[in-house]
Amino acid sequence: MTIRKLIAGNWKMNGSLGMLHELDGIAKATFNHPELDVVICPSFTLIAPAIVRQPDMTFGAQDCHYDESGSHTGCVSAPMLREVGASYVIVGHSERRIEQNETNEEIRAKTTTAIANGLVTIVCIGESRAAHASGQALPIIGAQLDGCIPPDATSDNLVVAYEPIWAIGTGNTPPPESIAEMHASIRDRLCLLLGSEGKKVRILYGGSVTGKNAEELMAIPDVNGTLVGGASLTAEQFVPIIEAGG
Ligand code: G2H
Repeated sequence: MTIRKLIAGNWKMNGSLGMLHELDGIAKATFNHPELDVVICPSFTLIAPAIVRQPDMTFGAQDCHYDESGSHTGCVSAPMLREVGASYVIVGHSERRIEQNETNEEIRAKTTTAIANGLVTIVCIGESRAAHASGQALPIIGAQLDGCIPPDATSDNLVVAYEPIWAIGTGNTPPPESIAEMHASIRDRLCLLLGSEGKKVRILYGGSVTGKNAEELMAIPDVNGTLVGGASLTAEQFVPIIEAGG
């Protein structure tokens, strides 16, 4: 089965109006690769200006609330993201699980609301260095999937990103055979949870993806694209990753 690859850029709390010109080179590479999906997820404040700059590109957010509206000071809802033109949202990134104490239950609620509002939802999972070292990675990933994935999600509205926390921003990626084992296990779990849809859900690898390692990473079975942090901030670094996916 051929699964269309997705290359997603997570700008995290970086970027500015002055750096949106980086989107021009990213857009050019994106349009040269119609066989891929490419999405950039900037900060909330940059989504609308980014769409104005590159209206034919696809943009997403890095979080949304599980309620559609209400008394949640400082939060942004899925309908607000749709209204401004976002098509995707990342939920459950390990930085939010750690800094905002997000639980699997909360991430599942956010995923349900995001999907109900027409956002393709990238659910992040991944184990800590300690869990990895003690051989607990597989059960932890399994529990995250069981806790975060709504039973009616489909391959059209759900993407899973496997990001081992110990690889994020370090410059180190796990060995290919370790990534293959984790992605195969995620695929099996998705099939258990979602039936035949689970076979088609895109599973991204994230954590220190660069133009140098992207091709090798995306050649690993069941790696259907990448979630890229630092290397998505400039066209110079991100375009080679798009090229590697094509
Ligand atoms: C993991 C990743 C993007 P980086 O957080 O989600 O970041 O590529 O900088 O390791």
